[in-house]
Amino acid sequence: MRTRPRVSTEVADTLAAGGAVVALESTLLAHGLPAGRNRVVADRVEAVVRAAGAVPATVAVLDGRLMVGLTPAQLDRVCDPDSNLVKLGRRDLGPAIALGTDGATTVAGTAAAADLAGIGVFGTGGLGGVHRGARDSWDVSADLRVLADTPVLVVCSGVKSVLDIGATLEVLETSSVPVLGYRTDRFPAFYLRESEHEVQWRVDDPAQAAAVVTAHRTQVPGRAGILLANPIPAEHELDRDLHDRLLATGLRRLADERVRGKDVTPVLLDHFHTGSAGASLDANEHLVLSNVALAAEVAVELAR
Ligand code: PSU
Ligand code: MN
Repeated sequence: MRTRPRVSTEVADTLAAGGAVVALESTLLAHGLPAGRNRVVADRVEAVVRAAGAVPATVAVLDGRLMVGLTPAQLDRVCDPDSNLVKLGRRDLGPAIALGTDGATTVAGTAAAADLAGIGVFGTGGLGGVHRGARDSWDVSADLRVLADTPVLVVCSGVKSVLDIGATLEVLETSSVPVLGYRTDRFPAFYLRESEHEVQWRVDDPAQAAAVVTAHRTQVPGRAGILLANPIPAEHELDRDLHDRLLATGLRRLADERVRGKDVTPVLLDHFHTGSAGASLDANEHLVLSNVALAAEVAVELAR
């Protein structure tokens, strides 16, 4: 029998009443943002979800328990660097639960937990994807595999330009994951509003997004998720020249320091945050807030 995740009372009650819930990941807090700032962002993210009329459900593994919906004290633990949380994809959930490990869930781990808990909408920053040079390294984020068979709507700002965006979109197509642009015809590149890649499907309001989710879930076979790509708000977009410079030096640093596996994303994020004197940090925070707000609006539409 499948063990249920530990769903907080508030989240469980809301789901039972057919209300709107938005799943949130903890890796972006524990491994994507610096200590201190991460705790501030955790509160802001939950506040934005509530302001839009939904209940936030942050996911993490604490003392070997898969938690959906965290208390402020549990968020403190997630954001405290002394907690030494492990980064957990879906494949890591079993070991972490059995061995009593504390861990932060990625998009893959969070989407899996959301699905188990009966939550269909998830807001985050960026999705993992196909890394540049994946032909040799085989580094393709498990986020893509999990989206292929987990019926959760993921609202994000595309993928970072440190990835191979074209290859990432190809894998999403192969996986039969619909990709929707939110008020855009271009796939966003995290810090930048646009990549050179187009998206085929565009929605212009939360109701349209919800209608696509409903049609996909009720009239299309398979268990694929959906990606709703929401560009970073224009006023928070990173300067393109600064972005291009940091991207070049960041890629060089990865090669020089032989960074591999699950360390790649955190090292690159830190490179951007340090090299942009915090500008990328502001960008990161604002795109997450914008995505979770949109996720909450779609969740409210779906709960109607
Ligand atoms: N992209 C970001 N910030 C992040 C991540 C991705 O801009 O914090 C995190 C997410 O949790 C995502 C994970 O699921 O990195 C992907 O890691 P990997 O590439 O190791 O699969
Ligand atoms: Mn990887």
